[in-house]
Amino acid sequence: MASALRLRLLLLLAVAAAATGPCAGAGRVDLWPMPASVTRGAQTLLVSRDLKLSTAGSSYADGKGILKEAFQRMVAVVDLDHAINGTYSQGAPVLAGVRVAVRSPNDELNFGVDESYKLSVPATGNPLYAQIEAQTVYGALHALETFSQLCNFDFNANLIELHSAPWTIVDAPRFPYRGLLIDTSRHYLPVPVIKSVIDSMTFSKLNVLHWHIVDEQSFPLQIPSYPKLWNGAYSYSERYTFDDAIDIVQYAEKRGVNVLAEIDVPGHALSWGVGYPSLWPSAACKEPLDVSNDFTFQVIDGILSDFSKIFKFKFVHLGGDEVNTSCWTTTRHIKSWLLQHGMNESDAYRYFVLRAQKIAISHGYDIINWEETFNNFGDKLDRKTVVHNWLGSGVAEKVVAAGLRCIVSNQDKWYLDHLDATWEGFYTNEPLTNIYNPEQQKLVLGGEVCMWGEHIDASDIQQTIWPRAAAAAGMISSICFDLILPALIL
Ligand code: CP6
Repeated sequence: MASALRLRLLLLLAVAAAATGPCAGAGRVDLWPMPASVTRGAQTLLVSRDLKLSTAGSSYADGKGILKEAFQRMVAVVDLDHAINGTYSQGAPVLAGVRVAVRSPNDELNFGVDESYKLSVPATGNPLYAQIEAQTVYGALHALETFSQLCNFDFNANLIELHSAPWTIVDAPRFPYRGLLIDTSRHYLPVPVIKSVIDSMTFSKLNVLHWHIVDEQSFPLQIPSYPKLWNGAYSYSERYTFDDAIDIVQYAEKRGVNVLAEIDVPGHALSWGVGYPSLWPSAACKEPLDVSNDFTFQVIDGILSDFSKIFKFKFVHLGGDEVNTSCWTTTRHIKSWLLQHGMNESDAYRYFVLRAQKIAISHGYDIINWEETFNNFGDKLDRKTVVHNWLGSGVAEKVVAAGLRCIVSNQDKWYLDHLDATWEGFYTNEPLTNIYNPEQQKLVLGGEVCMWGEHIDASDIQQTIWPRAAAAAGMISSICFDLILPALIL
C-alpha cells in the first residue's frame, strides 16, 4: 500500500518534470514518436494541394532523387490521394510549400548517420513555406514524416489543414539502432510485402530492417558463390534472386532504412544442406552445421563475400542462438575430430562462432551475435561484436559492463509473434534498465522488435507488426516517452 503510494508520487513527480524538461511544450500533440522538442501556436493553415518542394539553400544535390521522391510520397499520404480539390474559402493563410536545407552533400546511409532535423512551420509569410534544416538527407526524411503528421485531411471541406502554427520542432532519435526483424525462412514474403514493411517502418522512424533470411526451414536467397544453396527454398517461386536482394536494399536505403542480413550459424541452418549435404553432420543428424569440415567455413566465406556486394550496412548478423550440439557428439567423424582437437561440445561451439566472426571481419563487417554467445564465452568474443539480447531482461547491463555493445530485444516484451504481448509492454520496455553510467549507456545501440515468421505470412504480417512495433518506436526513437508513460500506469 505504502509503496504503491510512493510509486504514484514518483510518477507525479515525473509528470511535473516532464512539464518543465526537454519535452515541455509537447503536451498532447498528435506526433509519433514524440519529437525531442516541440513548440506550437494557435493558427490554422490550409495546405496547398499543389505543395512545392524547394531546396534553395541546400548543399545536397539529390542525384538519386531521395528527397524528391520522399516529398512526393509525403504529399500522397497527406492528401490521402483524394482527387477532388476543395476551395480555400475560409480565409486562412495557405502553406505553399516546404523548403529543405540539407547541409551535407553526402547521402551514404549507414550506422550512426546524423538523423537530426529542425522543422519550423511559420504562421505568416507570403509565400508561406515550412522550413526543414538537417545535416543529412536522412534527417530531412524524418522531418517530412513529422510534417505529414502535422497535416489533417478535412473530409467535409476536402481540404488539408495544419493546425496550431507556428511550430518549431527540433528532433533527433534517442538511439541510433531502431530495428524490426522479419523472417523469410519460416514463411516466404514476396518482395512487394517486404517493401511495404520498409515503407511502414519510416512512419515510426525505425531505421534497421533485420532480415533473418534463412533458417532451418528454407533457404530462399540466391548465393552466386554456392548456387545450390537456394535448392533449400520451399519452391522456385518462393526465392529471392541476387538482384531482388539488391533491389530491396536500394529501396530501403532511399527511405533511410538499413538492411541487416543474418545467417544464423551453426544452429538454425539445416536448409543449407539440401543443396550441399556434406554441411550436415550426417543424413540422419542434420544440425548444427558440421564443425569438423573446412567446407562449412568455405561456404560461410562465400555467402559473406556475396553479402558484401549487396548489404552495405556496417554489421552482419551471425546468429549463434539455440545451438544443440548433440549431433556433433553422436556423429562418429565429428566425435573423433573433437577428440583429436581436444575439444568438448562447448569448445566446438565457441570455435565455430569465433571462426565465423573472423570470416565476417575479413569481409569488412562488424558482427552481431545472439546473446547465448556472450552468455557462454563473452570474454572470447571479438571486440567488434554487438550482443543481441533476446532471452529475458538483464543481459544488457552485463554486456555493457564487459565493454561490448548491445541491442535489446527481450522476448518477454518485444517479440511480435507473442500475440499476448501488449502494446503497453512494448511501449514501456526500457533498454537502459539498470545502466546508469553514461559511457555504458552509449554501448546500448538501441532496440529491435522481432516478427518471427512461424505463424505469420504475407497475408497478416503487417497487421501483426503494427501498431505494437510503433509503440516500441515511441520508446526507442523518442526521449519524450515519459509524457505518456505516467498516464498509462496511474
Ligand atoms: N528462430 C531463431 C526463432 C527464435 C530464435 N532464433 C525464437 C525463439 C523463441 C521464441 C521466438 C523466436 N524462431 N533463429 C531466437 C533468437 Cl519465443
